[in-house]
Amino acid sequence: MNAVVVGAGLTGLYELYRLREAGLSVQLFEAGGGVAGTWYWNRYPGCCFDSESEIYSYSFSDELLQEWSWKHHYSLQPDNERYYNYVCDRFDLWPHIRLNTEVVGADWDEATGEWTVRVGGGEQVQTRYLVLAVGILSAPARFIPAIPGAGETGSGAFQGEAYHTSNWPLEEVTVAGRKVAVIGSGSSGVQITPILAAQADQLTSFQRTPTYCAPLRNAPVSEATQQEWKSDYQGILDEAKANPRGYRYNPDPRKAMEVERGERWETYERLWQRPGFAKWMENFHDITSDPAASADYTEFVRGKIRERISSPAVAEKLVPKDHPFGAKRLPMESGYYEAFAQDNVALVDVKEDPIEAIEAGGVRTVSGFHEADLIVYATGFDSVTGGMTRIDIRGVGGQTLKEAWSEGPRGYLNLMTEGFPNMFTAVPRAFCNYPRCAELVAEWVADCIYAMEARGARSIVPTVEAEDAWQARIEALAQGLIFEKADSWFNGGNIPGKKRTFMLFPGSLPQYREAITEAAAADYDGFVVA
Ligand code: NA7
Repeated sequence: MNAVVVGAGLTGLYELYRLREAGLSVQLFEAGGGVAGTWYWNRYPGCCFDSESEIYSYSFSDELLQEWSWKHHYSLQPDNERYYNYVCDRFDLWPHIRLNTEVVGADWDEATGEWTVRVGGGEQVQTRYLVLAVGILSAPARFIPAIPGAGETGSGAFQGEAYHTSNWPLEEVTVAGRKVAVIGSGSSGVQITPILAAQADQLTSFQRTPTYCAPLRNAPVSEATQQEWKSDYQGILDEAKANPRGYRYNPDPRKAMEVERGERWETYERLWQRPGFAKWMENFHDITSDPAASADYTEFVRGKIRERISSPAVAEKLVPKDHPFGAKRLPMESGYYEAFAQDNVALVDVKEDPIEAIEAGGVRTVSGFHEADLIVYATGFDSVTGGMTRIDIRGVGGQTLKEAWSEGPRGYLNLMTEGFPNMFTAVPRAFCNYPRCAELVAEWVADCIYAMEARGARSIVPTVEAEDAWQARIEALAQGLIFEKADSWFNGGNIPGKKRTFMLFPGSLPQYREAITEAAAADYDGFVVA
């Protein structure tokens, strides 16, 4: 086998396509029962894109761009899952995909220059290259807090149904007439809450840290817009590829505080009315970097939250106070704040009233007991590293990836790690609209494999020096960024005991593209090719 790809999400499927097109023998293993990665696992009600659908499209095939029509501007999970299935049908990828097959480990054999990949059930596969395309927020690395009695259905103290949002069942979950507890209020909790609140008998939201949420303003795509996209799809995607963040938003070049207050707040208001991330990414360019501008816009957003909540006491609980706007990824919502005006919805601030235990019949907090038939853990992920370190990967000398990354993810270009030859950490990490980095990474990996095969190389691995220089570059770029002001999956601060370090490449998408392209063009500078 030339290559094993782990994960049938958007990176893994494209990787498979590229390697198969080059005539290599390639096998993709996927733990889930279907393809689509994130859009397979996160099938909870309300799950959708928060990037615009047209720029979430694969760009590699003009035919695909013409054939597929997104139904919503922020496409809904069932359609997203259909899209990746369509891609597998369209490009005949199925013969290379094994579903329900978890990769549990991989061992590097120095003598043969190959990986032995271990899959669940005891089977072993030899491969020259190992491509970990497991995603930055990998479902198997979902996080359930260590609250006594906590766990998914059947595994904790709770006698009812309990699901993590990224491990939502294929079967419909009954919500009507039930008492529901939602723990967590990041993007997933914010998306699922209003949908469940509309059906449940009672919904209690257990919130630890409120986040700044902004209206998504989703809508169906009209026929005219569909045609407009299709008349210049590559032009749209080229624009996103050239953009610092992989979107089609461009920041206002003016400094916020140099604009007179009336005009400044009118600008905020105009952006707030727009769909998607415009209120963040089309804003004044210094809105999160200049302290006065950050404080000003944060106050505007707090006001937008307050005006949607009728009870001032509830509003004060939902308004973030301990971090500025932009310090965490911005959850996009549809009716989240309005849900708290419903009689059947309650909010528990767990900083004020901590959860003591999950018990057979519900959630016990210090001040009382909250009965539940259904518990939803919207509690996030051991991001970036978790999806890879949970696999028992053993490189040169038997060193595990988990040990190598105990102080945070190490590697060169975020793509390969010293001590783990021929292993690609194909987990897109530019801080941008995900597919735009995913395609870039999949192409880089495929090109590297073709180059190594063409020269008859046995192995490629980065040098320690290249890794150190890359790490220093990441740390320098991350210095002073607003993300330091909150704990989140961006910096590992969401997982107790995880080393706090910026998990993504903090520069722009074009800077990342330039760095990885240059290293390849310079005959794989920074790598040892043997
Ligand atoms: P997030 O954004 O990591 O949110 C997880 C939420 O779970 C967040 O509100 C956490 O509160 C909460 N949490 C975590 N541990 C606990 C405990 N022990 N008690 C109560 N609440 C807890 O994950 P999502 O799935 O929502 O979103 C991930 C990404 O997916 C998102 O950024 C988009 O890119 C799509 P905290 O803030 O840590 O106090």
